[in-house]
Amino acid sequence: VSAEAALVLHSYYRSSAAWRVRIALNMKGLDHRIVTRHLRRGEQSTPDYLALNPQGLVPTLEAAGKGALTQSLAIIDYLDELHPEPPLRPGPALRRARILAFALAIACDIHPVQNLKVLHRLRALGHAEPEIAGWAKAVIEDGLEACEQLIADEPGPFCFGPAPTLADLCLVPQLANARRFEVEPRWPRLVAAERAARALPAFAAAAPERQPDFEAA
Ligand SMILES: N[C@@H](CCC(=O)N[C@@H](CS)C(=O)NCC(=O)O)C(=O)O
Repeated sequence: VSAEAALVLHSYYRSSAAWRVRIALNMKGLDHRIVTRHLRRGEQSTPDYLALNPQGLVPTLEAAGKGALTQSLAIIDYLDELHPEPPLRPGPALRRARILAFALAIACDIHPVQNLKVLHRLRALGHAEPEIAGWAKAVIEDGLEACEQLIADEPGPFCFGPAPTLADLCLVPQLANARRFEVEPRWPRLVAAERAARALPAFAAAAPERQPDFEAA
């Protein structure tokens, strides 16, 4: 991770959306610098950061001379177009769409409700912790059950075949999130894909415990 890098990623060690982008940067072998934003200290809501990312979420990618880009899947898509090897959504149109559907099932339908902003809002509305946790768990369980079915006919070892794709970039952080919410992943295909992915250096280097801002729980 270079001090002179043309790519700057605003990240938080535990953010699953930032984690996806960290994996993509590593897979593509792109030199980059990480700026950490401590979410529980509100560093995503400072005026300087909101000027980069009006949503006040990580990740944001700054590319020298090109401004800031938000939303992890848009960032990954951009990196994949500029640096096509290894392809993160390989294959013909239907296969590419299936990989994207799996990724979106996680990024749009499972992950958002474990967001700090959402959990804070539920607390502010007076919901008790067990109620909030139970809801998060139910969303994760239903969502991952569906993900398991989406790849039931895929041979593996990764979600979509012999190499990791965007689907694996979304799956690995989401399974970590599941465990944080006390859902022990019981889906054999998902767990096998996670094991295969985590054995790769690009995934290992992107893990929360390898980040400069890592905090033991
Ligand atoms: N859809 C967005 C989600 C980004 C997101 O939810 N980021 C979380 C961390 S994983 C965040 O910054 N939360 C801060 C907050 O809720 O205040 C993406 O994929 O980039």
